[in-house]
Amino acid sequence: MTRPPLRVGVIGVGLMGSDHAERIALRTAGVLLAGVTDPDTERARALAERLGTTVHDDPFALIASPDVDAVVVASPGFVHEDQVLACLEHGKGVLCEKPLTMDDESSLRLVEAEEALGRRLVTVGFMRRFDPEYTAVKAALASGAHGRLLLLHNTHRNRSVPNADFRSEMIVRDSLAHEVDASRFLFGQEVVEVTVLSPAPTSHAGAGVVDPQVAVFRMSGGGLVTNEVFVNSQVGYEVRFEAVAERGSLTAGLASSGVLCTRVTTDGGAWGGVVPDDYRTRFARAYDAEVQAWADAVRAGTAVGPSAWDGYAATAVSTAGMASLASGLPVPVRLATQPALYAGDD
Ligand code: ISE
Repeated sequence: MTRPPLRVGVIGVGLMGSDHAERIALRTAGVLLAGVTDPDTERARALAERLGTTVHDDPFALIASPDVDAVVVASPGFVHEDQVLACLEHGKGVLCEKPLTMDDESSLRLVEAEEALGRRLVTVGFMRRFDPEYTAVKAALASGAHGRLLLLHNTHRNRSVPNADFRSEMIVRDSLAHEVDASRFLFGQEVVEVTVLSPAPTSHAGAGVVDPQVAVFRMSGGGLVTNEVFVNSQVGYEVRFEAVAERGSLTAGLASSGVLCTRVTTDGGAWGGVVPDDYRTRFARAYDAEVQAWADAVRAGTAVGPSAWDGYAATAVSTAGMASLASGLPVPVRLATQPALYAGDD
């Protein structure tokens, strides 16, 4: 017997939420876009009309709706806790964009709520785990051919971010969070200490904003990660890494979307190819794979991808990272004991 389609509601239809809504309506098998909601009702109405779905008055009405089986939370991070909690209360699978919440205490509350339920319903939108290059490097490392992973060098650049209301901490919490998760994924270890260094900032950053930033992670197995995050690079979206193992190094992100970005300048782009505009282009394959895998898992009554625990571990590093950004000193990351529900997750 064929299963009925999964009816998915999307909360928040800004850049990421509208991208997901379109993906669900047009490019994901076995799902239906069952509704959208956004504080900007005009934006929600226009999208709903274009994609042929309904608008819900508020996120909690959408979550509670009998016509919605599962939810994508793409609202700002500061409202995630209540929305994810409501999904858990209604027993609905939820794909929550990062960050899971704004700090480690609130993320841990979600871990505890899910643990009390006794089954995984939360997937956190760290899409890089679904990117073919990241998974290829992970598999190559797991094969043992290269020995232990020793070092990881991450580069993460955005063309620009809106200057109004932008704060340096947002680089740690909203951007570096991806490197936190990618490092945990590739090493298979926790980040135990974080240091955020503040070089002289670019003149393109807003007043008082430290951009770029350099962060160093110590991993629980003794490995080190260096991270450059530069959100006003003026060029485009560059995300790449080099993983240095005992026998050989593995690089990802140079040939994303089939282009080579060997030399990158503002005067006419890049030698050898084009720099992607933003994450929706660079990680389009990853987002498609993430949403498909999530929908398939929810339909099958299972869970896939980064868990609430992964979301919590990332916010714990971000919380420590924001303290380090303020002090310039290394800050230890202390995690709660991992509940059995998450044991054996990748
Ligand atoms: C944004 O929220 C994302 O998640 C992007 O992947 C990241 O590159 C960007 O810096 C963040 O602001």
